[in-house]
This record gives sequence, C-alpha cells and structure tokens, in this order.
Amino acid sequence: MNSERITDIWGDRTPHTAGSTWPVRVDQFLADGMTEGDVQKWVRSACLLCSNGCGLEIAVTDGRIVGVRGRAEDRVNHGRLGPKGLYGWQGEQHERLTAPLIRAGGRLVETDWDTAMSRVVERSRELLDTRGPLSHGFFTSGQLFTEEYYTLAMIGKGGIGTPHMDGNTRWCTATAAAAFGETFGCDGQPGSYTDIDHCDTIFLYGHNVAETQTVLWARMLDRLDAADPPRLVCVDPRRTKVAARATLHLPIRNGTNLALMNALVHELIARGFVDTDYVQAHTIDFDRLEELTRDATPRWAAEICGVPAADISAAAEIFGAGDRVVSTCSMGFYQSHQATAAACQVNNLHLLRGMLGRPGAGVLQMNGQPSAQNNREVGCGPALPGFRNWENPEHVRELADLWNVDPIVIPHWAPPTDGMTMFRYAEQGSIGFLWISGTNPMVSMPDTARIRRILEGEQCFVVVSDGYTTETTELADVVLPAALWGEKTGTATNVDRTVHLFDQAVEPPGLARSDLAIWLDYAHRLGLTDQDGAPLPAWRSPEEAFEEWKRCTVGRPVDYTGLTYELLRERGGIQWPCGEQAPDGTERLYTDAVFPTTFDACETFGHDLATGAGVTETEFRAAGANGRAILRTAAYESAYEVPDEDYPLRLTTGRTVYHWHTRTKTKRAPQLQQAAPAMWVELSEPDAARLDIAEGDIVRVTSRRGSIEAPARISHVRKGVVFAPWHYGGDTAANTLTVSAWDPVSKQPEFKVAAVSVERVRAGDGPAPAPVTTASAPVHDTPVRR
Ligand SMILES: Nc1nc2c(c(=O)[nH]1)N[C@H]1C(S)=C(S)[C@@H](COP(=O)(O)OP(=O)(O)OC[C@H]3O[C@@H](n4cnc5c(=O)[nH]c(N)nc54)[C@H](O)[C@@H]3O)O[C@H]1N2
Ligand SMILES: Nc1nc2c(c(=O)[nH]1)N[C@H]1C(S)=C(S)[C@@H](COP(=O)(O)OP(=O)(O)OC[C@H]3O[C@@H](n4cnc5c(=O)[nH]c(N)nc54)[C@H](O)[C@@H]3O)O[C@H]1N2
Ligand code: SF4
Ligand SMILES: [Mo]
Repeated sequence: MNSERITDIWGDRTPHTAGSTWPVRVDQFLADGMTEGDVQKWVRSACLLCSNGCGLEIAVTDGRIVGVRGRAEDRVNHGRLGPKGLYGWQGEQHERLTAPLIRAGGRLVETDWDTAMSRVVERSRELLDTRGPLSHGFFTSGQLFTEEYYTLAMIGKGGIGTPHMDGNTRWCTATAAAAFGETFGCDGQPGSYTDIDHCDTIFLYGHNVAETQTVLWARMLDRLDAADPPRLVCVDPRRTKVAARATLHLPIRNGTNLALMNALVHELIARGFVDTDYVQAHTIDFDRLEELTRDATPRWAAEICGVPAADISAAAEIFGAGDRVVSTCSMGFYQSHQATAAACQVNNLHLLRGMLGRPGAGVLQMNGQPSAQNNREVGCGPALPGFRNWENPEHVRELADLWNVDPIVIPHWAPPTDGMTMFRYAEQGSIGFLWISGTNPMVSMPDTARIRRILEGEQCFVVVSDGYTTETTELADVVLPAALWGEKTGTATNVDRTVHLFDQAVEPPGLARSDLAIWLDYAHRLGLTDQDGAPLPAWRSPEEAFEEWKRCTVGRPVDYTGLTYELLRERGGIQWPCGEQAPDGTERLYTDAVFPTTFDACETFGHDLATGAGVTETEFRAAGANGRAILRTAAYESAYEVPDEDYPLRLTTGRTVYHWHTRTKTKRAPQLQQAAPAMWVELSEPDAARLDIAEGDIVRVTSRRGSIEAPARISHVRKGVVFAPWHYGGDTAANTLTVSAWDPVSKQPEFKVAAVSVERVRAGDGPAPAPVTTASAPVHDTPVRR
C-alpha cells in the first residue's frame, strides 16, 4: 500500500526567498495497481478535506474514482496535496448510505425517496400550519457547496421564514466572522496566501497549521528553509511541530488568550511601535483600546498565562520590529471564552502597525472547513445572504426584492439563532422539526449525553442527511442518503477567498442524491412560492443556483458577479471580490485602508465584546467609523470552568493530522486509519509522574459532565494541561467532557477549556495508539514501558 505522505507528511522542501514564487511540486496518488495509463479521464476539482482548498484533479476509470493529483497551476497549492487530500477520497467508496431510512417500530428501515420525503413534508407542513415557522430549525455544515447553502438559505429565510438556521460553522469559524464584523464592519478575509511568500514574520495564534492545513505549513516551511527565513511566533499550550520550529513559543495555559493579547497590545503602545498616522487616519477608538490595556503589563499577563514576562515582551518586540507580518488565528483562540475579543486583538495589532493590505502584511482569521466561508456568505448562519445586516431595513428590502417575497417573511426582528440556542429550543420542543445536514453533532457538540437526550426525545422530529450512517443518523426519524464530494457539482471558497469549481466526476452510489436536489425536492413538495406564485427557489441545476447567488452579491463586498463556471474551469481558483472593478479577482482587501464600516455597507453594528450586548444603530452612527476600522476589545476574565481541588487539570481538545473530524471518511481510508486507529489522551511528563501513569496506561478522565477511559500518551503538552483528540465517538468521545458555554459575541462553544481530573485505571498493552510524527509525539523517543 502506497503511504508515503503518512510518514513524510509535508513532503520534500522547495525553499524560496521573500518575493519569489513558491515553486511547483505535484503530488499524486493512484489506487494500488493503477498507473496513469489506466486513468480514463481527469476531472477538475479541489480538495474538500480542509479550508485550504488545494486544487486537484480526480482520476476516473470505469465510473469510479481511482486517484487524485494536485494541480500545478492552482494558486493555493502549486500542485501539493497532504495526507488527507491524497488518501481521504478512498473513504467515500465504502459503507455508504444508498437508500433513505425511516423509523418504523423504533428501528430505521430502508425505503424509497417518495416515502421518506412524504414523511418529512407531512411533519413539516403539519407544524407550519399549527405552530408556524419558529417550529423549524435547519442545522447545516461547512462542507457542502455554495449553491446548496444558498438554496437552503432561500428556503429557510425566504420561503418558510425561520431565524433558526445555523451550522457546525458556529463551532468552527463563527469567531472569525465575528472578529471581521467587529473590526472591519463586515466579514471577508483581508489577507492572501501569497502573503506567506512575502512576509518577514509569522504569528500563529492557537493554530496547529502543521496538522490542520498541511499544505499551508509546507508553504511556510519552504520560507523557513530558505536563506531569509521569517521569524515565527507560536502561541499554543502544546509543543506542536509549529512550536518546535518557532523563534519563540509561548505555551500559555489554555483559556488565557485575551490576557496575552492585551499585554501584547499594551507593549506595542508602551514601547512606541504604533504607526500613529495610520491609526489616526484609518481607525477609531484608540483611546478606549489604550485605556482597556493600560494595566495589562507583561508581568500581569505572565502570571495568568504561565509564561515568562520576558517572552511576552520579546513577542511584542518581534511583532513591532516586523515590516511584513502575517498572523493566523484559529481554534485555540476561537473555541474559548472571550474568543471574539482575543481574535479582535489580532486584528488590532495589525491596525496599530498599519500592517494590512500590502504584500506580506496580512491577517488570516482561519476557517477550518472547506466551505465554512460560503455558509457565512449565503446566509445559512448568522448573517443574511450577501453579508447583509438584519438590522438594516434597506438590506432586508433588497433581499425581498431579489427573492420576490414580502419583507415580513425574512426573519429580521432578532439576530439569527445560534446553534447552541437552536439545540436548546429542540430540547424544549419549541423547535419540533430539526433538519441536520452534513454534520455529526453526536460526536462534535459539547456535552454528548445532553445532545443524545435532545435527538432521542419525542419532542423534536429529526431529519439527517449524510453519506454514511453515523452516531447522529442512528437517532434520526428520517435519514436521507447524500451524494458526497466527487459525486456532485458546485463551488466552495477557501480561507483566502479563493473560489474553486468542483465538477462531478462519478455517479453517487445507489439512491444517494445531492443536498441541492434534496432541498429543491423538499421546497417543491412543500409548495413554496414567491409573491407571484412562481416556485421558490426557481432553479434546478447547480449552475443556475450559482448564477442566482451572483445576483445576490451585487453591490456587496462579497462580489461574485465576475465569476462563471466557465471561467473557474478555465482558470482554476479565483479570489473574490471579482466583478466589473476586478475581473481577475482580488488578492488583498483594504489596500486603500477603507473599511465597510459605513451604515450602508456594514454587516453588523457590532457588540460589546465583554457582554455580547449589541451596539444600537444610534450608537453606531454616533461613533462615526464611516470607513475607518474599529479598535474593539475587552478586559480579561477567567474562563467559565477553571481547575479546582476536585478537577485540578485543564482539558483542551483538538485534531490530529490523519483524521477529519468524526472520521466518517478518514476511518475508511486505510492509510489514515492505521496512522491513528483509536482514542488516546495526552499528559505532561510531570503530571504523569505525579499520578503514577506510564505511557500506554489506561486512564480515566472525568469532568462534571462525564468521563472517558483511554490510553495515555506522555507528550509535550504543557504541565497541568490534558489534551484529547475529539475525532473518536462512542464511549471515548472527548465531548463527553466538554462544557456547554460559549463566547458572548460569536456564540462559539468553549471546546478548548474545561476542568478535569485524571486517574490511572490499569496498565495498557503497549504504547498509546497515538501518532509519533506529530504534536502527539512521545516525550521519550521509544515510549518506555514500566
Ligand atoms: N487533520 C485535520 N485537519 C483539519 C481538520 C481535522 O479534523 N483534521 N479540521 C479542519 C477544521 S474544521 C478546523 S476548524 C481546523 C482547526 O485547525 P486548528 O485550529 O489548527 O486545530 P485544533 O487542533 O482544534 O487547535 C489548534 C491548536 O490550539 C491549541 N490550543 C488549545 N487550547 C488553546 C488555548 O487556550 N490557547 C491557545 N493559544 N491554543 C490552544 C491546541 O493545542 C492545538 O494545537 O482544522 C481543519 N483541518
Ligand atoms: N471537543 C471538540 N469538539 C469540536 C471541535 C474541537 O476542536 N473540539 N471542533 C469543532 C469544529 S471546528 C467543527 S468544524 C465541528 C465538526 O464536526 P462535524 O461537522 O460533526 O464533523 P464531521 O465529521 O465533519 O461531520 C460531517 C458529516 O457530514 C457528512 N458529509 C460529508 N459531506 C457531505 C455532503 O456533501 N452532504 C451531506 N449531507 N453530508 C456530508 C459526513 O459523512 C459527516 O457525517 O466539530 C466541532 N467540535
Ligand atoms: S491541506 Fe487541506 S485542502 Fe490541501 S490536501 Fe490537505 S486536507 Fe486537502
Ligand atoms: Mo472547524
């Protein structure tokens, strides 16, 4: 079995110096026994196994996918693919759902589409007639196509009229979206991946890029291995591969990000690193920022974060001395309390130094999922379509005109409902119809026992669309078999606004259908229409949906009007905004330092970052940002749950390079599954010694919500911290331990901080089944047995 990219995760180096083009390196993997000569056609697509969005081609023979190769011309990856990109597609060929299932006598049984959809529509119609639109919730994903989300957004917000629409993007990128809204007035990534090619400094905040966007890390490694390596600062409680390469590693206690960030801002101001002209011309609220961070000295933060004050000063010095700094911010920041405030401070550091909108100077507030960005753009989550502001009557009217519906149908009397609140409503039964698509909350949501009770209960009818049976489909009333990547056509947009077209390569198995086809069928059966009685939505194909979506972006920052399927086929990835003003797409936003903070342009009026209270229209107008960025933050507070006598350790959770989330695909790809076959938990060497735990021993980790048992890996995690991968479901699901608490602004759950206790249960039968090639590497090269 070919498995080269399992041990050699990032592949050969192709070093390059600042300003030069990242060299091409084409990665390819064909199924065992296949050669290029056996491939009948190559179909243009991109990888859908993380937010990087690497361009690739799918090899097809006899109607089956037989391999992939990176596209040398693609701006994102210049030909490279990582382990999931190369091997992950194999998982789609096994154990798929091939027919709809309905619950009969307590069991799920196979049926045909007509029976399954009739059951869905009957329940939906009955609830709409008796209880109205608020009885409906749609909980979706960051892994479908733009065309699919836009279709659902129109059904939910233009047809049915429910504000209860959100997705796993709330667990993932809600804070990125919120931080953009708070600082710049609107969502949209300022930076570009090419900034890596130009920068002299990189800051990575709570981002294990080496494992979670392996090709982006390859791009960084190629700069680090050249003659003019950028300085690298890494903020992460674990000694990840990123930390190991860093000029400076700040292994802060999980849950203390904002203390560190406030100290960095304090230092920048105190030591005169501020670009005063830029700040005066292009930002507001500097005085408030200065006041809020006045006492946040490195000494103060050092105490809270558990790192030396001198290292915090050194980090500020590195940031201040940099001329072209790239910062990335990810789940270590987003899945915490005060997440939005901490992420905004990353934006603020760049604004204070005027470090935006030029090559090498950029912020990358990361997405995780391949199309999380699109879910945000089209209005399946916290915004109205096209980043429209639900509090701006003109925006609501534009949308109503576009859809030809009464504005009153479009929910705009309160903010769109966040995912955690949706599940609360489903728990209470006020949401009596919940449609879950492209996500597996039984493994991915906090406090698994509670999620089970909600989905199992009689108070809510649950529909799940997925490509496989999962922990979540098992609890559904109706399960719909979905076509997956390679089996349908659509577009997705990656972290740096690059739009890719994914052409269908093969037919879906059995009766499986695309989510687009499923939702159009639902709308049709429900009889949704516009004001003139025309079907809503009126389109049938992905390309028609894309053309309609383009109309929705006219005049908005997220301009797709210049893109066509034809152009995307011809050119590969193109960055939005792309329209009359920018027919070739746009590398960087805010090159003119004009931000969408006018009343007409903005997506949100913003929030108080400490409490989450909304800024009112009057307050927003009075503040008068008018095209200037807003320097918002909050004072540090400690996390919802911190260690105490009973639960003395700090739990954090995260990923390994070899698995994708709840593993529905990667556990069925042999190379990936073998590389990380089962659950483990990581402890520091001093904690393990104190608890008399050796490598591989079975330990019990307990929180106030529940407990799990798994083999211990003694790794380079910070003392006092326990790390658990959350990929594995069932009895060992890490989310058995996590807490139902969230950031007040983005409403993103605190997956990265909870209090736990750990005890030894018994000896294991060898070292823990954790990878040794990654952040999970054992402290001792050969794990020692007692
Ligand atoms: N291999 C792989 N790649 C993926 C995914 C996958 O499942 N597997 N998922 C994709 C998705 S959807 C996402 S969202 C991204 C996530 O990508 P990342 O954000 O890189 O992934 P995580 O492992 O969740 O967390 C990143 C790091 O945060 C650190 N951390 C934990 N707590 C704290 C804290 O309090 N402060 C700080 N500063 N750091 C902390 C962890 O030690 C971890 O190394 O990855 C994407 N890519
Ligand atoms: N403790 C802890 N929990 C976390 C996190 C963490 O770091 N720690 N991270 C959070 C984050 S960032 C994320 S993104 C979530 C992810 O959590 P989930 O979204 O629950 O994870 P996935 O396994 O990606 O689930 C996607 C599901 O959609 C199915 N699917 C794939 N493609 C399609 C398609 O085209 N159509 C349909 N209908 N289905 C499809 C897959 O088979 C799979 O069952 O987890 C969150 N949970
Ligand atoms: S970096 Fe992400 S998009 Fe690229 S090959 Fe790996 S999983 Fe796929
Ligand atoms: Mo995510």
